[in-house]
Amino acid sequence: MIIIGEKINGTRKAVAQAIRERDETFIRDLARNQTDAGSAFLDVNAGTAPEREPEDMAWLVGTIQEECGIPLCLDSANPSALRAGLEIVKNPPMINSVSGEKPRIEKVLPLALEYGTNLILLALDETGIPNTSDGRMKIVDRLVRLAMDGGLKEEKLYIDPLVTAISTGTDSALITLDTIRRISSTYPKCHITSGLSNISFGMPLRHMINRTFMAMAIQAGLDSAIADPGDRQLYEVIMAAEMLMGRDKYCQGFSRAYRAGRIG
Ligand code: THG
Repeated sequence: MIIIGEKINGTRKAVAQAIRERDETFIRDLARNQTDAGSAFLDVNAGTAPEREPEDMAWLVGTIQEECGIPLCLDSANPSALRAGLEIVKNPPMINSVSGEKPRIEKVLPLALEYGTNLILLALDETGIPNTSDGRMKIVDRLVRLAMDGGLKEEKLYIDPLVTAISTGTDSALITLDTIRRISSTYPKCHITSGLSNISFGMPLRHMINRTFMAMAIQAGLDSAIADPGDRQLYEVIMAAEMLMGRDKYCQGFSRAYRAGRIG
């Protein structure tokens, strides 16, 4: 499981404050902890202030890179903020994300092609998130074709089927799971990623719902997640589900994690 650590996100109150106050220690701790907990990438979202976002993104990237060498996943809809991060990022990064919306295709996709980054493709367009896996696949098909025509290999594409709240739609999880299955069979070389926690919005016992959905999504073909690797019980479910899916030869990964005290 390719975990993209989610915690450096300016829409979270404590992170927004740390960005405002240029609190390097706070950001470096988040980077260190998520790296040690097993992230492959760290998501970096500078928040929503458009005029400050490029500067804030550059500060975040610089601060994180002083602490650890982990690859970064630059999370912004703002092409200027993405460029500010891309110009100083050291390891091959990921861009989060391009969608089927015209301005994103015109401004974000060229950045990914210019820098040859990994790229998250979102299954939404101007009309929103389609209510069916057919609708989502249509957008995904188009984005994969555009990215590959531009020279990105399938291995660099992370397709996000998108998750909507189960509290607002009885079939929310089923639509996402069906989309994951279809992406997995149509694009076996692409990665499939998702921020799964939206599923439980508005419900009690959110973490338990998130963990259950994680196991189901892994069974459907999810191989990456934007998540908190420090959530111990979530990490246990990921380790167990991957082992049960035949991705952990001789159960070595699971056993090693147990002996290291990462699970159990
Ligand atoms: N797909 C893609 N990118 C994404 C998402 C997605 N980026 C943002 C989001 N969804 C995933 N990131 C986060 C980051 C932090 C939290 C949740 C998702 C988080 N939530 C706290 C919680 O759940 O308890 C509450 C917020 C807080 O701490 O203030 O930490 O779907 N491509």
